[in-house]
Amino acid sequence: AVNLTIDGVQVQAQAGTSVLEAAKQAGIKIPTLCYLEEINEVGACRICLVEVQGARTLQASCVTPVAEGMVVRTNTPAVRHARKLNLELIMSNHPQECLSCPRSTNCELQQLAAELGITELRFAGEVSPYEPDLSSPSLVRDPRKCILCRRCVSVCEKVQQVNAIAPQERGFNTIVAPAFLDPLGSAACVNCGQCALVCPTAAIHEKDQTAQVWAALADPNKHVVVQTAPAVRVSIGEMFGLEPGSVVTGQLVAALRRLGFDKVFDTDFTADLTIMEEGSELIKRLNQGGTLPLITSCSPGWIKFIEHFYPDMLPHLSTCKSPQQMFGALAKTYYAEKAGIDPANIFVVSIMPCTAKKFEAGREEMQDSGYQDVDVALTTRELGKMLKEAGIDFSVLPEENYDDPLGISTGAGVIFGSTGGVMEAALRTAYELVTGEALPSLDLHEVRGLEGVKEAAVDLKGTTLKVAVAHGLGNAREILDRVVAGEQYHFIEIMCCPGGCIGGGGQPIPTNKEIREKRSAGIYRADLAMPMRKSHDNPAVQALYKEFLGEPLGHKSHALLHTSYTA
Ligand code: HC1
Repeated sequence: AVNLTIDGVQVQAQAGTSVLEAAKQAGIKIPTLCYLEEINEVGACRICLVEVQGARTLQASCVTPVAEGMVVRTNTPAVRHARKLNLELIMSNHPQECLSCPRSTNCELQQLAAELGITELRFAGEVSPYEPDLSSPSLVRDPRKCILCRRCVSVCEKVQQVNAIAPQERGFNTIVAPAFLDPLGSAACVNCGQCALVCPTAAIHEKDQTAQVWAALADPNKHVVVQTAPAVRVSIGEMFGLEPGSVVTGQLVAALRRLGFDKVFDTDFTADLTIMEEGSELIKRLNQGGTLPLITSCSPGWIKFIEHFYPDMLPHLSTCKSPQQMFGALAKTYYAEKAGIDPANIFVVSIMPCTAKKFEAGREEMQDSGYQDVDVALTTRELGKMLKEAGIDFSVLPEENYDDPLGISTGAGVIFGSTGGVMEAALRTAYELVTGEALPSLDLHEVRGLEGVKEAAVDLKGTTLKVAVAHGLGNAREILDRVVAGEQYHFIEIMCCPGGCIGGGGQPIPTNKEIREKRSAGIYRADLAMPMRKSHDNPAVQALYKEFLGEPLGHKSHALLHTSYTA
């Protein structure tokens, strides 16, 4: 360990620790802007400056390692003056649009200006020459609001290993954009929105589709139904001051009803259905021969990633559509028929923790009902904004139940929201289908948790099923490379975002490791609280097969619930 002094306090830190981290461990907060722990430690913004005794200039604490005997001061007149000046310079070319900015009240630049006591704009300078890029179905880039912190670039390069954006041009014209300044909509961007999640300002944010939903809700000719993704119930509360991971399923249902949705349904229902279809697909491939390992297909960012970067491996993908899309296809067929409503008048809204779901809903394959199956996919953040606009106070809402029949689900559907959950849900069912016996324990701890790649061997009484789970596309690459190198697996779950959907690009900001852990814990608590925890026990799914689909992988399932992919 290394001994140093920070603001007169004796501090011990591991060699290699930054001064910023050492100060944090000692309870001393140094302001930051570009810094993102373990992802973007580049010293670009010069906000975290400190005085180091003996050094000729102020040092950026995020990139200065601790040293034996170091004497650091974080709060001197020179430090405060320099930080403030650097912030004023960053603000000098930032559009003064705070009142109408989508990140207003949740902007790190705004927050920092308040914390550092900026009360006037001394240097109103020229603003960036670039126009907003609206070409992506999921994300809007507004380079005028970019402070060139590089967080988005680092997360895209290091965590997702997609490299869709990078700094281009030089000097004042520097812009974070795809190569050749191509529009994002035509770049190899997978729409995951991890960039939007880490952007300190509104330089990258989701494409706001709330106006379309307000319009549908106000249209007396539309029957507007909503589905909620598993991961939204453990995060939406954060937008109303609740602890991350608070399970607010019942309040979420009540809130959506008050917004005016005609029916409040649950994506967990079609998550259970996905298990029936995908589990059957796995067993079929195991028994009759078929491409193995089978890889899950519910995460649309992951689908776009494999289409761009590993097209040779597309036959490994399950042909199952995602639960969001299965829901849309059934809402405009099965449900329309049952409720006696013309599907032309049904408007399907999804509330998703995800920006890529907007892209998925618009894919041309996703019209098997005869209409666009899902009309609009909103992020958790967009729903939070709608609820605030409607004056719905989450903290005083009663708990209400989902509507029948597309609102009935099991704990297996809930755990889809966290990494490892699809695998665990599938194994709860596959084990029983193959062995004819119930799993000894429904909790498969080997596939839980935030470790990047997880593996397990499950004994199906005679056959050992080798499975793996990856979340975050960097980890997806690692596992695909293992498969290419000849490693044998039967079944792999891949989710695009770190942590799975609980860490999706549409979730409340901030989303960091600690918050992901809390949301994930919420998911497993919600599972435990469900009266049924295995997808095949879902009575509404059983009724759906009996009344409408026939059997898993049957003719109707094939037409409505399965798809193919584009290299
Ligand atoms: Fe997901 Fe899924 S779990 S992809 O993460 O399979 O977004 O939550 O809705 O479709 O069910 C997201 C979450 C979600 C789908 C399901």
